[in-house]
Amino acid sequence: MSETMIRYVHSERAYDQCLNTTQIDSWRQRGFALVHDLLPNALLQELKQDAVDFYPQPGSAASKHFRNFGSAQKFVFPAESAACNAVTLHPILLTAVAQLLAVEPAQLRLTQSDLWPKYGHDESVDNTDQRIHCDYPNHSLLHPPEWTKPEAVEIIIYLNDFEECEGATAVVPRQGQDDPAYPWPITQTPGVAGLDYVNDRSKAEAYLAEHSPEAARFRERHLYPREVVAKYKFGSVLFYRHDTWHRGRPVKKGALRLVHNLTFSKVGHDWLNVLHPGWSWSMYRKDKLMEQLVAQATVEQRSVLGFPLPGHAYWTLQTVAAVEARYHGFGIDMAPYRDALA
Ligand SMILES: O=C(O)CCC(=O)C(=O)O
Ligand SMILES: [Fe+2]
Repeated sequence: MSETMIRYVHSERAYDQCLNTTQIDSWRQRGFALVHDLLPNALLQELKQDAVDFYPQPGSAASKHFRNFGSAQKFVFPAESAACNAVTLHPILLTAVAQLLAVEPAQLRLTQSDLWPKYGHDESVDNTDQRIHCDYPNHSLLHPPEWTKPEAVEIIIYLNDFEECEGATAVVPRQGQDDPAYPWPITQTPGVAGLDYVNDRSKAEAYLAEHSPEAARFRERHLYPREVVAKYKFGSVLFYRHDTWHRGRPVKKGALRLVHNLTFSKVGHDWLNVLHPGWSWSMYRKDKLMEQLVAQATVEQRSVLGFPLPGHAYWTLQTVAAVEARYHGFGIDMAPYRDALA
């Protein structure tokens, strides 16, 4: 593991307050908050450099392979990029998310972390101009709970300036409980309740016009006219929700927009799935990166990956010793778990 990872992951500083009341209220009431200057600039520069080094240049033949979501596992947590892991578990980010959900950071669970490219290809692809949607269908087995009881926070961290790439995410701010754009349940969207999943806006709306004309009319009348764009700059963080109407919009031709996508859920919400292979899946990798990350992480960060907190019924003198045996070589300090038994 690089020194960098240890430097960023193992932070002793306490972050009581990262978001202000206006930002928290915006997320809770309107469904999103765009926050600038939250995370350390140098770390984000390092992350961007890792991404730029990996993704093909815009306009190159190789870039044509990146037409849709994801990094082909390259930046999925735990990533080879130390900066990517450090951002994922950054105490400031955890604190901000915990503030939004009104829980302790240790009550959060990481359920998504990947860094996606979005190219301004010459020809339009399915992901270029997205249909308005909510993200819950491919994160949850259920349906988001009532608006006042959110169970997850979704995050997009932008690694460019808007002027350079355009392609600002659009959101529909919710205006109170009678907002006609936010009827219950959320089924008037492709990929839900028997409707096919269609990503592209014009294809999706044509599909709905044929198969669910009422949904198509609702969307045309209440969603698209109400969208506002999140004018991001380098490092801006968009916090939104599983039940926020939003969509990706076209990136400027010839540009490459890089974003880190993350989701945190509240502990105990088993119906909210991890989008990637489980965090243990990489433990047989030769780089032993995940073992090092676990060993170097704080108690709180480990908890976000599913490690039981000190005092949890899992911990006995025997299990503390056994887990220590597994991670000892990577420098884990089991004192907090052992001390809690005393
Ligand atoms: O890329 C964006 O701006 C938003 C993407 C999005 O909402 C999605 O893919 O679900
Ligand atoms: Fe989305």
